[in-house]
Amino acid sequence: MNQSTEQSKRAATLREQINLHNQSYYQFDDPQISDAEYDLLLRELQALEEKHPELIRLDSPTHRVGAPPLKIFEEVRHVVPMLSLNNAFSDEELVDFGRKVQEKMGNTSTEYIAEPKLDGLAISLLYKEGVLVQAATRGDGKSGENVTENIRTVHDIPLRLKGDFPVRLEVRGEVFMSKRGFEKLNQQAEEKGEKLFANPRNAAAGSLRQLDSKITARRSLSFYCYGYGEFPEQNLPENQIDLLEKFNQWGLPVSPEVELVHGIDGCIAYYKEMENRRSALAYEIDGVVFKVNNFSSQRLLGSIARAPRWAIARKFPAEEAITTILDIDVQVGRTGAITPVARLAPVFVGGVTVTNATLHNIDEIRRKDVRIGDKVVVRRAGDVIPEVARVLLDKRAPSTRLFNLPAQCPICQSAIEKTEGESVSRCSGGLFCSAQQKEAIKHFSSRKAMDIDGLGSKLVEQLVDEGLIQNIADLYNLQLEPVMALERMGKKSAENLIAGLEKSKQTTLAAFIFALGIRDIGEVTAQTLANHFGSLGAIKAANEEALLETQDVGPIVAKHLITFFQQPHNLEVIDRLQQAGITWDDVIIDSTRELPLQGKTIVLTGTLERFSRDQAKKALQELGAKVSGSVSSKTDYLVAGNNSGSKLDKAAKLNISVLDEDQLSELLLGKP
Ligand code: D41
Repeated sequence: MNQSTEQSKRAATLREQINLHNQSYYQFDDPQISDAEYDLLLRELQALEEKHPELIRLDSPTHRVGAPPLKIFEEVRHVVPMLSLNNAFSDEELVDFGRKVQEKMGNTSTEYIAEPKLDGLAISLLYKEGVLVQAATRGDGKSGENVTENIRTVHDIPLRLKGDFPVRLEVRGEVFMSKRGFEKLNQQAEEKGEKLFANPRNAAAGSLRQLDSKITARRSLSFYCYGYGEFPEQNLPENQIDLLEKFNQWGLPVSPEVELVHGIDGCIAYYKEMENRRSALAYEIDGVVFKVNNFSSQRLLGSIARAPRWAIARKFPAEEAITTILDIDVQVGRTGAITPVARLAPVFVGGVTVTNATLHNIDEIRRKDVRIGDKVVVRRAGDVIPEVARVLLDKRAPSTRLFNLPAQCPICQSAIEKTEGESVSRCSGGLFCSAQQKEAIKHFSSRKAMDIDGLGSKLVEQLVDEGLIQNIADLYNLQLEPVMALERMGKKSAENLIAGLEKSKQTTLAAFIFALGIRDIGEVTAQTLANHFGSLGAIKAANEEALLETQDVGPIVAKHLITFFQQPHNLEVIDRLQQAGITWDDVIIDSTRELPLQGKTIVLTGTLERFSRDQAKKALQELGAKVSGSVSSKTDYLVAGNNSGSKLDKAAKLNISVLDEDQLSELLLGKP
């Protein structure tokens, strides 16, 4: 064999090996060799290609690490224009869109493709004979920038297609950065004292618009495709969903969240579901996109003003908005924790009008350099409490004022104290502080604690302010008449409260422990304690050593428990609660046998038909399982209901057993 065929063979082998290692590393998170060994292979291929440029292939993995920097990006004209998307900001606007589709189509229920609206940037990829030859940004839709070198560094994007693809093919999709990739990038920027990116979208755009593709190569960008540009007419399937299936076969990534839905009702249901799942997704989305599935229907509907009439983006309410901090107050929590709260000029964000936002603690205020009078970005994501995300420093007026924590609790005037090493300051007033009284009672009556119907937080405040109650035990002494006499209270509401109190008396040990509001004892730890000790008496009597034997209990939690049960005041309150008739069945613990699901970690995903998530979680915990929110190598089972998404994929990759709802029932009934 002559030298040049030998080298060409070696290059081919190296390409294949590197591609396989890339796949293990980037797709399966499961590297097969060390970074150093990988570098050796890559450098050998780079050296070969440098010496023998005729060996360079357009799909060589050496392109993944970046090319020499460009001076400027060339312009690329889009032969098939890249359309834009119309937006719907409410269900009504979505219904309106559906009505127009229906009018034109005349038939009954239209099929739509539903998919998340990724918050990244749109690009167009050109494949010739299956090899990626050009990538361009959307630009103004008619022409964009040539970002081929940068796109070659994105590992989700195949440099060569698999299978039976058309000779010339233009694929369109979104390049985006995962939430984790974004956090990592900003962390590195912070360490180097560089400017931070405001959000993953900007980070993705900034990374893709680097003239030096070696920089792009170091950013973790991802890609999903959703459409086509140039595409041979005769190869086009009937429906959008079939096209996505083809993309998949050719090795092009398609979002696993894509679903076929029926009619606008189906679209609305999908929107609601994604709204709930949004925060659990690995990447930011700013809405969902619906497209008429059938291509001939799409053609019939056509486009106006460069946006198709067959597609619409249903946008989520913006999660960030700009407003002014009018003042800063402090709030006193259940355990005395002092939380500074920004009073804001009212602003519409995350679908509601917000007037307060948490500033977390004084260290956060200093870190973000927040001052009274500042213009700030307020964030409200899902059901999370609105927070001040950052200050617009370039808009700061000279009149802004620094905020300092008061020395005394604004409610009870006790001293505010800060433990060294902790960022939280606390009111030292304990249960003499009426703010702490109120919060403790609200917590006690909340759904996952004693679940007292008819006792909302406004009523708790009224009851304390009017001197009818001071602590949780006083609740069960409440009489109808004084409650009825409260302002804005009628006979009916008062009766509801008394009935709610009566009903709450039958509870579980775990709920009762949780309801007591012992510091750092959340719902899960309360359940663990109940399972482990079986009775309140046993928990009260446990010393540090015994407590530390419990799963999830460390020295700090153990100390909080011991301190709590040492205080005569607390013991008296518990006594009074039991006197009032609060009962539960002790948990039977058979010391010779562990709980059936002890030590098992289970994740729930999708919607179950026979249980709510909370019910399933509770039932599993009672059998000793730990119920976690995300799939990892520590997960024993994934319980997947309807419309399960990315967790299912992850479980498959990690080889984790997946149970359906029937199998969950069997597990709960103790069948193998
Ligand atoms: O996820 C997205 N951002 C997304 C954007 C998507 N899932 N689908 C899209 N579909 C289109 C059409 C219907 C025009 C093919 C889009 C976009 N366009 C789009 N992205 C930026 C401008 C337009």
